[in-house]
Amino acid sequence: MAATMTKKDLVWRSSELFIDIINCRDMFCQIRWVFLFLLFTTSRCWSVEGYEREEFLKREYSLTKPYQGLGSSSSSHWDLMGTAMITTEHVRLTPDLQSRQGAVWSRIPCYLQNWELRIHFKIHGHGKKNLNGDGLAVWFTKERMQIGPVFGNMDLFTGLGVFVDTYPNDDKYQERVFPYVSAMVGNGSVKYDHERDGRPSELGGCTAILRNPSHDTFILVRYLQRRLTIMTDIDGKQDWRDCLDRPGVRLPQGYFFGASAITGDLSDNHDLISMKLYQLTMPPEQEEEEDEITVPSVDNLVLRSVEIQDEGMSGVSLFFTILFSVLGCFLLVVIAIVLYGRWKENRRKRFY
Ligand SMILES: [Ca+2]
Repeated sequence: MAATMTKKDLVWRSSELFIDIINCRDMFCQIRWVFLFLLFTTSRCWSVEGYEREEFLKREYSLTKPYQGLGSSSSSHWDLMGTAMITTEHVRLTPDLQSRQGAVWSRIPCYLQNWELRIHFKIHGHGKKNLNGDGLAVWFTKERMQIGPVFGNMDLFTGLGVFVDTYPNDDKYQERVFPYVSAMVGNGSVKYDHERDGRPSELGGCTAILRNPSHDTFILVRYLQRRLTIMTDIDGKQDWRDCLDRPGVRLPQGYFFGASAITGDLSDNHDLISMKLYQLTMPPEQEEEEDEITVPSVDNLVLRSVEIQDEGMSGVSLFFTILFSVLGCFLLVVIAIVLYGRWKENRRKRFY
């Protein structure tokens, strides 16, 4: 993944290449420079994409090797909780053992308006496909350090949750292939429905075959001008694939980044290698004036717990069920009357 250049870099590099082309003596050299120049300018169009990502990550919101002083020192920017433990290679949120919960939480509230979070992680274990669980989640929430049932974090959270769900709890929906990446925005009153893998409250998502990889796996969460974008890079091709894109997502500032994982009867190692946060900036003319957001919300979506009723009988099937029940009862009564009549007849014959 190439880092995006700043505008200043691009101008400088363009002028440098132009001088090189002029100074070239032979034709072959000039053709080579023209080719490079074209490649460079087209990649510029691709990389700027209407916004800029600052080249340097925001250290205070990022979690990177060698994780020095993580959790323990007062200068650390992150806290550990539950089963989370640090090695030289990763922060292991849970080991491949039953009933574990672990998390890391940023200590510093984030007041950036537009940002991009890149999560480098690894989910692996001994269990066969669909005999592993339960997954990990990445958070941007008002609350922090609350152990709970939603991938190791509290339910009824306020903010954004991005889930990497590795176990299909709701086996009625077999068209959905797991692991499944999805996102949800909560306002403190929306329950995550674990039994339905969060379907009632999800904003969208995608299948992501990312367990037991031989290569690095990444998820990108971008929040830009109230647009939430999630991409995955899980094939080892260093290429971002679209997963979710939702405009009109309103997240307040001052929330905390975190990551958590949980195992139940089934388990996996949930390893976090890094979380890198970049600030995104828009050109001043495109910068939108934003009213202060105090409660998370999503345009055209009511954030509340939704009870999905089991698919009961429709009106037509209910009508026929009652009809056939009544007919069945009627038939039984008729048979009983006929049999009783015959029994009475036989009895009468025996007396005479
Ligand atoms: Ca699940």
